[in-house]
Amino acid sequence: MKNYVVISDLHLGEKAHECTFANTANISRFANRLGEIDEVEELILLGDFLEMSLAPISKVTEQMGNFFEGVHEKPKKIVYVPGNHDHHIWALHVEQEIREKMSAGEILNSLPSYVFSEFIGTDSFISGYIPDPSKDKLIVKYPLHRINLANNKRSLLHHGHQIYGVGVRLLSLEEAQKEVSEEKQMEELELQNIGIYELLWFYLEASPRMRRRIEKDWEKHGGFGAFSVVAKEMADSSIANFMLNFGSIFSGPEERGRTIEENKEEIEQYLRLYGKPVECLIYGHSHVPELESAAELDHDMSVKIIGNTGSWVKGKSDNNTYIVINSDGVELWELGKDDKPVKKIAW
Ligand SMILES: [Mn+2]
Repeated sequence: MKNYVVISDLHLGEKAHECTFANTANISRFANRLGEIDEVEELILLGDFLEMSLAPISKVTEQMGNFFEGVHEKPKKIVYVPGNHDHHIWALHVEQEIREKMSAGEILNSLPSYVFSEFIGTDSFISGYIPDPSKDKLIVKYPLHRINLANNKRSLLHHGHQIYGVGVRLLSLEEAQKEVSEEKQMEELELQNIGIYELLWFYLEASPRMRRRIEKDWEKHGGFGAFSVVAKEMADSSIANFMLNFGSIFSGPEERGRTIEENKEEIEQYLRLYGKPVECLIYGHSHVPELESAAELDHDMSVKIIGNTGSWVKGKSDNNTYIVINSDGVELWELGKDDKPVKKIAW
């Protein structure tokens, strides 16, 4: 039987919260587990695979190499859908097109599309971190991935930063639907928010000194409160005022820890924006491993099954969880408890 294994929120390189896969023994444990699964059609890395903001790039790249070295053999394909903490990987992919056109002296009519491209095998520069025989297995795409099973069950997979809007979105799902044709709404959602993804999760911490200060206060104050604290400490600089306002705008409820139940209305909005019917939605981002049938949620959902992949870093909920999709249904598993799934919902 074909199995699709989904993991998210590895945050490779992050120091503040202990990353499971910073330890190569844990990479081997996970690789062994993949080895036990019948046919791994795809291993799907559903965003926040890399920590591109609160981690030194040396750690990020070292741990990415170790991870791919450990897990590349079993899956037929490795599908990587970046999230908010590794959004810059996606920007680097898309902007290659701008670079090529500009070096040829062309007049650019528009920016390249920031959604729905795919970079396969060595077309993705990160295939450089995968051992040679498996480079062709890699597919990097954004903002979502679909699985269509032979039994006609369809799953939609997205990291979740565009679903859980608090402190992540500059503009809302509703705004993305205004004055835009249906097929352009996903692109609009991305373009309205790309500034915040790139600023918060890459450029704001580009200075190692700034990164260390934000990282320290992130631990103490959580989430975006850290930006306010850093700004207060640097009150003489003009950027401080900007950051102070910025921190207060974005110090709403923390993303991490939010449940499917708490976000069911935004989930439904996102599915409406996506527009095509699916039976299952899988995402991560909030680090809470869950698997729910829409019927249990007491909410009129257009999907049957909703799953959150959890995370591979220590935090409020310490979990090393993965979701398996196959023709029987959807399962939530935890590494180390390998006898049976934590929960299973049949199609
Ligand atoms: Mn995230």
